Amino acid sequence: MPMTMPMPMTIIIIVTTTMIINSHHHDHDHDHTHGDSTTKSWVGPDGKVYHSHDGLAPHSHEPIYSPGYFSRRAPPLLTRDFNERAFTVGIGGPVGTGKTALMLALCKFLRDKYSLAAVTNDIFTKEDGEFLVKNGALPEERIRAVETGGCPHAAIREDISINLGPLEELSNLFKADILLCESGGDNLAANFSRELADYIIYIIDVSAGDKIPRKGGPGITQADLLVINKTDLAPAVGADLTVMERDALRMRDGGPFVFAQVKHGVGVEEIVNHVLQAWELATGKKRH
Ligand SMILES: Nc1nc2c(ncn2[C@@H]2O[C@H](COP(=O)(O)OP(=O)(O)O)[C@@H](O)[C@H]2O)c(=O)[nH]1
Ligand SMILES: [Mg+2]
Repeated sequence: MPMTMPMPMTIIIIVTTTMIINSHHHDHDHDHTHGDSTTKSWVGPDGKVYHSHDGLAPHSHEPIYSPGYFSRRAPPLLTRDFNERAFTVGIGGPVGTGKTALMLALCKFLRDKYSLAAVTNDIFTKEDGEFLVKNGALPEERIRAVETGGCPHAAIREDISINLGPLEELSNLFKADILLCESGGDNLAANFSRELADYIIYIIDVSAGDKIPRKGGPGITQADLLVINKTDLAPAVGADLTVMERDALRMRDGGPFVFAQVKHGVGVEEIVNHVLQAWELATGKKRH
């Protein structure tokens, strides 16, 4: 007679990395603060932790564990209706690298042949929008400045409605071919959501040294185009452009990058060609 052995009970406890690294992501029904007593957070129906502050709409800050890979970046959305909102180019990058200068240069290059409109993001001012107006980038009514408050990255990634509103409005008002959207300056950690940007440019400059490309935030690795600006300053700061080129290619699995001096018009035509190539592919239109 075989003996009947009691089955040992096996209990498997699965602890996810998310639970370890981000103890903030747990189910709870109470509010708690983020240093600022007016900041409240809660878990949304999608399981993400949302919060709201500085008058911003609710948004989440999902943690990013890796800069990701160019070859595995989110592809352009196939479902986009460009009659609802024109092909949108997102320009991101750290503070002061030349995002607004590139907005101005692209406007000057494209405005005679294409209907353009522009939205700029600043944290607490409308300075970049005003700069574009002052420099005659486009007629004033085609430029909108959005104040994002303390989370400029949220406005291009998790809570893009603050940008979608003005972009859709401008797109319809001016039957735009191309919309330009400048992000607030970030710290290498931000990248545009595909819901917002059909083509993503990330711009860094040489002035912080030749180490920047290999630091590899998601903008550096996953933008459709990386621009390395202000090469005119390379000798002054001792930045080695061959090192920057090598690291940019390595971090982006060979994805495209352009050396530029946006302020002096160097490299701008090459950037425009990348943008128009993507525009043709996405919209099925031919460049004029
Ligand atoms: N030397 C040099 N300065 C530049 C170049 N492009 C932009 N700048 C300057 O860099 C500063 C910051 O540029 P801006 O476009 O405002 O940067 P943003 O903060 O990324 O929008 C401005 O004073 C620009 O004139 C460039 O190619 N070379
Ligand atoms: Mg700017």
